[in-house]
Amino acid sequence: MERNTGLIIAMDVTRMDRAVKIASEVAECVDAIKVGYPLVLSEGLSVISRLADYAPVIADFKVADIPYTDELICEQVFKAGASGLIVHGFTGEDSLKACIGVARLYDGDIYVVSEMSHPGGAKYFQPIADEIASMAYEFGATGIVAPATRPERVKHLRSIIGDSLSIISPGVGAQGGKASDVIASGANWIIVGRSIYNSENPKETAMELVTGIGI
Ligand code: U5P
Repeated sequence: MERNTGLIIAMDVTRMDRAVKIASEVAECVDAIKVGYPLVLSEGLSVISRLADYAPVIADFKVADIPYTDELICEQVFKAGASGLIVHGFTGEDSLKACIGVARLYDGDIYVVSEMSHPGGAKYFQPIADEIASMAYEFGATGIVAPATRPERVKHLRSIIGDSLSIISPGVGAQGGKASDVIASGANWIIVGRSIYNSENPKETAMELVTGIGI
């Protein structure tokens, strides 16, 4: 993914027409559109190719299965036109390798969740976050997902993965994180959903966020 603005929109609306409208409004402010279960379960996998007309699409399916099933899932996602896919790492090395193997066939990106951004995300993730981040580095993932709600953790995880992997970071706005803090802590992109798509003027809000990122 090319880093022009540092902003990824999380498109967690449940209607295709609304998603397309917002995508067309914010396209020039975002480097990617993240879609997840809310939109895909509601409108089908074809949302990926539809939104890819506006910006590269990252599918946030937090893939977490046995290697064989992971491969089948990854194939569907990349075949549908996604440029990137978010997967879990706690399922182990073999599962992660399976996802990365399929992504390579499609020239796609794999981002591994290292620690989740919500309050409950710290308890079980923090004890294993370092190992997950190291594994992401070792097996050649594109990057990790780290919490904008805990910039100090982003800084710590950056020290583990070095500069070659990307950090994409959700939790700015509705979850309380601040764009400038998390970028200063080492994130390459912030992921923002509600603050943008629930805004009266999504484009203006996206532009303000881009200013806060300050690339
Ligand atoms: N997301 C998080 N935290 C994580 C991993 C993923 O918030 O640790 C996702 C959410 O599922 C949502 C987006 O799609 O990032 C954040 O949206 P919002 O809180 O800005 O509305």
